[in-house]
Amino acid sequence: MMGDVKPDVCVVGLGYIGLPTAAIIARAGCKVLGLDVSQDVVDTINRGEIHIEEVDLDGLVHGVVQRGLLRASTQIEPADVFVIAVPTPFEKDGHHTPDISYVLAAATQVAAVLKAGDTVILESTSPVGTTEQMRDLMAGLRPDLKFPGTMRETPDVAIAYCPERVLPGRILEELTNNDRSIGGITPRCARKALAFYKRFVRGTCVTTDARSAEMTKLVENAYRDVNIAFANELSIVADRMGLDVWEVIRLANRHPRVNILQPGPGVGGHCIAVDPWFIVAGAPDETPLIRTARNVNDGKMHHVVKKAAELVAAHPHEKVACLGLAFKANIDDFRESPARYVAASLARQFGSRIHVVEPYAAQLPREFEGTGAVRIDLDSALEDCGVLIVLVDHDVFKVVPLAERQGKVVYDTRGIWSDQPAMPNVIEGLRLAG
Ligand code: SAJ
Repeated sequence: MMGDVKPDVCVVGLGYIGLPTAAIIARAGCKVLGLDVSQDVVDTINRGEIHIEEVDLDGLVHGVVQRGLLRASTQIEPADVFVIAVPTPFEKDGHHTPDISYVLAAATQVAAVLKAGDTVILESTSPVGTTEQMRDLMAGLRPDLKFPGTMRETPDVAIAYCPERVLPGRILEELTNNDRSIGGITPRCARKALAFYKRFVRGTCVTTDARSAEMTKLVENAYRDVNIAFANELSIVADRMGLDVWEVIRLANRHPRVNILQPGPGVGGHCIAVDPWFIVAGAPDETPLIRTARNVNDGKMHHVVKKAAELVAAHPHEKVACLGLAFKANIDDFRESPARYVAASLARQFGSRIHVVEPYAAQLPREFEGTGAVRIDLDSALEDCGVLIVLVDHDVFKVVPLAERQGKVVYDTRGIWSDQPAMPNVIEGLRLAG
């Protein structure tokens, strides 16, 4: 696609979801314009390079840029389909209130170039009602066009909500193969959006209304959060009772209708720790369980800090290795990471005794500056450190043989070393209980 060729599709926001989505649509043969507020991001993509880490994404982006199917810009242009994939963070009010200002800003940009026959699709995780709000905003900006759900006449444009549900590390595969919920403001809008997704999604696309699709996305992540909270609460109970929580879960999961998730140092990332609050914000008096699950998972992080600090204090002559900073296994994403929080808290308390092992990070995050904590590799940690605190279940940690851990004091918050011998007289339950 040369610079002056009209794009078929415009993807607004080129982050973890927007860029892979733009690339996959381009691979299907559409001419795609990717829009981002950052000139750096735009320049990187136009060179055929990428600014985020995701399996196989570099080759895909390079290919579609070279073939002229994907181009990035900071300026919106007319297109037939607009896909909005911008962040929806919290307001800075400290009350977990959803901030949809980026969505509304994107809709404002889209409204400026919208024409009859276009389809606008919101993909960002959003509170229920956001798609209608977006429609109202655009309708106000473009009184010359007929918008769906506001009048009896056939509308000029279609508007839908279609959340993604991809897992970081498997984004390209899941973008193509996962089923999708396609929620139209009206059934006609859903059908138009469905025709678009059919071009590049192999999974089943199920149509519904926009509000149900918005809620579905939030519910999926809240469901997982509640279930992880159960596992995390169980780990603290097991700890108190001197039981091995991993053993209890393994045994309970042999029941044909029980499937307990894994405890850990808390829940991280930009989705599961955030989205449940969007449901709470929409129905504050009806969500005691969802709210409590969030608090249990955040509380687990503080529990781990406390236990780890007790352990480090009880072994004043040992060097301590914190294994992992990422928010989950085998990725280089440190956003909202409980492991990072725990390691940084220990660094602030114990300074140069703390050694951090994170093969996915080039350097320690900023909050470690001035603490005295250092970054070392796994081999050095296994040689030099007498205390090992497992915070992330990276594969490279899982395969450390028992012989290299023997005799060390271990706090395994992820349950990756079930063969680790108990340390007598350390702190009760600390060997295995998360
Ligand atoms: N975790 C546990 N125990 C478990 C499973 C996860 O402690 O048994 C922790 C992880 O270590 C991590 C956090 O939960 O800190 C979240 O990890 P995750 O792998 O469960 O999910 P995410 O945040 O990478 O991606 C989720 C996915 N949602 C669901 O599985 C319902 C993904 O499909 C969504 O697309 C994504 O959120 C999103 O973008 O919303």
